[in-house]
Amino acid sequence: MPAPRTVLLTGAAGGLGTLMRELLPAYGYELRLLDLLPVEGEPDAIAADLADKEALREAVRGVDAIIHLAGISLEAPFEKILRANIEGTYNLYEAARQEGVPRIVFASSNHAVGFTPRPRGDAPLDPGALIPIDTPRRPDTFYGLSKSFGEDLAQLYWDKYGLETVSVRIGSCFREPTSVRMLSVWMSPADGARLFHASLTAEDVGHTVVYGSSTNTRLWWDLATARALGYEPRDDSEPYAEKLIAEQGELQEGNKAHAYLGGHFVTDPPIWPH
Ligand code: NAI
Ligand code: 15L
Repeated sequence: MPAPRTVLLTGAAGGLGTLMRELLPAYGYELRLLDLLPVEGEPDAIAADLADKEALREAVRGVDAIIHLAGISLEAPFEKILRANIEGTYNLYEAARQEGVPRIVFASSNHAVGFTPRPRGDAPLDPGALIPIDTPRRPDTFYGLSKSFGEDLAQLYWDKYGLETVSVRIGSCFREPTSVRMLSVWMSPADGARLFHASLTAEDVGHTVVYGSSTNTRLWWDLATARALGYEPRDDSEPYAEKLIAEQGELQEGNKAHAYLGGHFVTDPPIWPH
């Protein structure tokens, strides 16, 4: 596949979309933007709902790849998740298939495997103790379930139609980590851009699933499939550790919200819209 140049960024008005609008143009991409909401400072952004199949076909026409971030990013009633994340992602894949878009980078989430027990032990963990990418899916919410669906949809569209996807099980991509759990799953925005760039340009990805994080000292999962795409993370959350642990304490044994990869999504997930 030739290196993509024009990339459709769905969810461009959101937090991650905003970070990627800042960072990805430096890699040479021309971004076409789409969101349900207006995108600040971007009058040419496409205002469309993932439910609008015609708008999606028009939006994907002629792009070299898609980064699919749009959707509900927290827990919500099943019917809302169904419409935005399950049907919406299907609508986008159908539009891409019909218009011959060769690759999608899908924003999956750690919450597709959120009920996986977090690994125990002193950081850094032995490589063998890291959660492997082929760990069974264990969604922690309807939200996580929709990401699990998205990964299966991506596999189907690769096997059946040859449409490639990199599904990125993003940890927490914010400017800074804000919790002790995030010390393990944080992806710095700069590493996020590096990982999306690798996902867009690696050869022959078929459907590849990767964890999305920085190379944190307290890492819980195996970044091998991400590194195999050419991703070389440079950041580590450790400089934030002392302050966050002083404020919040270490993760506690016996606290259910600290026991699983998905953290508090397992016990009291944040509800959309927040
Ligand atoms: P966000 O909630 O800030 O942004 C999502 C965007 O999608 C919003 O601008 C919203 O208007 C748009 N959207 C929602 N429903 C839509 C629809 N039906 N049609 C068109 N646009 C719609 O979320 P954030 O944090 O930017 O995350 C982006 C993506 O990455 C989401 O899919 C999220 O699940 C995923 N993700 C993000 C993580 C993070 O740390 N930020 C972690 C794991 C996954
Ligand atoms: C996600 O999937 C959410 O979209 C994001 O807002 C964070 O809550 C992140 O997971 C996380 O686990 O910290």
